[in-house]
Formats: sequence, structure tokens, C-alpha cells
Amino acid sequence: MKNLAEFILQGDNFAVISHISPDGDTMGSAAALIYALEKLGKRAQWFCEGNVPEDYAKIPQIEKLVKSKKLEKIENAICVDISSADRMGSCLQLFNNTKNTAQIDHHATNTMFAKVNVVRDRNACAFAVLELIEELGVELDYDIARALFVGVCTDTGRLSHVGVTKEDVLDTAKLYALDIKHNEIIATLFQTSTLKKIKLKGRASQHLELAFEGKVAYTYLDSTDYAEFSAQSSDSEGVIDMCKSIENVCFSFFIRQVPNGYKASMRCKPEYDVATLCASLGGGGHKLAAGCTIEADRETAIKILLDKISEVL
Ligand SMILES: [Mn+2]
Repeated sequence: MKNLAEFILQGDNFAVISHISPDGDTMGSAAALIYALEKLGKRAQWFCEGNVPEDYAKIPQIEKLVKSKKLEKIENAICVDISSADRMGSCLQLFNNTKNTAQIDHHATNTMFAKVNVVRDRNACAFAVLELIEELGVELDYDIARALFVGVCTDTGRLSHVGVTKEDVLDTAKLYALDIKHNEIIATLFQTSTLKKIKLKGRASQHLELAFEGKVAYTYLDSTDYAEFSAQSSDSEGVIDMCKSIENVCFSFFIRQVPNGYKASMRCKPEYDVATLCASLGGGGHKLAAGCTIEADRETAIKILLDKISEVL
């Protein structure tokens, strides 16, 4: 972490890069980092392939990302919550053209693609960014704390996931100490829906199937489903949780159509490991939540995933 703090203190202008199809952790971590950089008198601009999902844009500290200033010159790049270079999507070009590169992440599968790499074994990248901010000697404030809280909520299921540690809770307490209006953030992100999200979930539940005596639940959404409800990929975020919530299910997956095939999200019970399974298909992620893209038609993609699961069940 000292290396990364020095990297930051030596620079003046920074590109802060989030992963494609940004989630709350990559956006919250990026926003907190940009606030901290600005407190140090640095200039920073956010880069990401993909739009900020509508719900997240309602939180001013996340909306700040798209309002971040445009830099004329970029000499330093920092990736947040990015496990491998390809997760930058179209931002990879910028990264490759930048002289000084660093990253802060929390994926066990991280490929150490930057010059300065900080990968922490934490349940959200936001916790690693909190540690960085403390290392930099930047005082936590309301905006930083709210941005980090968005990351924490997203990746820990609001501190409900099985691997959540005492350290996670104690770090989150530091955020609560800044009067972050946690209830407002939670209501905006998790307790408010839209008609299109509910319609999509309904469609996904129509497609829902069980396999291997109910131990596996899976469903899919095609591009036409999204188009029908004028929805985007982030509108189907809750679909995998619906599959996972079914009684006796050990593995669940949700595939959605993308231009080159199907993108799969997978979950499993703690005694299994979907990170390894997805890695064997060219993807990655965490032990209990991972993903991959399968360049195939829907039937083939489902068969490939079921075959992989049958090997470990
Ligand atoms: Mn993350």
C-alpha cells in the first residue's frame, strides 16, 4: 500500500478506471479515490466503458463520476476493482498509452497487470480504497464515506454475505461515523424498483429451470427481452439472486445475451467454488460469485455450464 500511496503523491493528473458494466463497488471505489485525490490537490478524471446505472446516478457521490473534469494530459492511471486488463474494455487503450500505471483490487484471480499492484483479500474493493485513503493521510469525509459505502453495500450484500469479517464491520462503522444517511443509500439502491426491472424479473422467472434434482437453478434473458421493456443490462441485476434464493439450490446461474454470445453470472453455496469454474471458461470473480462469457448460442451456453457444474456437484 505504501507503493501506491507514493505513486499517488508523486503524480499530478490521474485517470481512474472502472471495469466494464460498472457495479457499485467499482464506481464507489473510484468516486472515493477521486475525492481523495482532489483533497490532495490532484486532478482526476473517471473512465469507464458502460453507463452508470440509473439507480446509482441518483446518488450525488456516484453521479460525480460522470461530472469529473476532463484532463488534457494524463500521465497516471489507477484501475479500481479490475481483476484483469480485459475488464477495462475500451479503456485498455488509454491504460496502455499511460506512462505510470497502478491498480487497487480485491479479486483473488487478479493478474497483476499494472506497474504498481495492490490486491487485498477483502470483501469489497472499497475496503482496500479506505486503507489507501488512510495511508495517504486524507481525512475521511461525508462524500468519501458515502462513496465507499456504496461499494461496501454492493459487494457484501449490505454486510450479509457469508464471508463478511469483523474487520469489514469495523471499517463500515468508520463510514457510519460520518453520518452518511445509510438508510437513504440503501433505499435508493436496493428497496426501490422500476416497472421494467419487475417485468424483466418476471420474464426471467418464466425462463427459470431446475436441474440435477433441484440443486441447480438457472435462467436467461435474450436481447429481445431487454428491448421489449426498454431495459439495460443493469436492470436485471436481481435475477441471479432470485435463482439463488430457491430452496436446496447449490448452484445458480443467469445468462444474458451479449453481442458475442452469453454472459453468465454464477453463484454457489459456500462449500463450492464458482471462481474456479468460471476461470476454466475464461472468466473470473470470487469463490461464491463469479462470471464468464460464452461465445455460443443459448442452448450451447446452458449445456456448457450444466456440464461444468455436473463435474463438481
Ligand atoms: Mn468488487
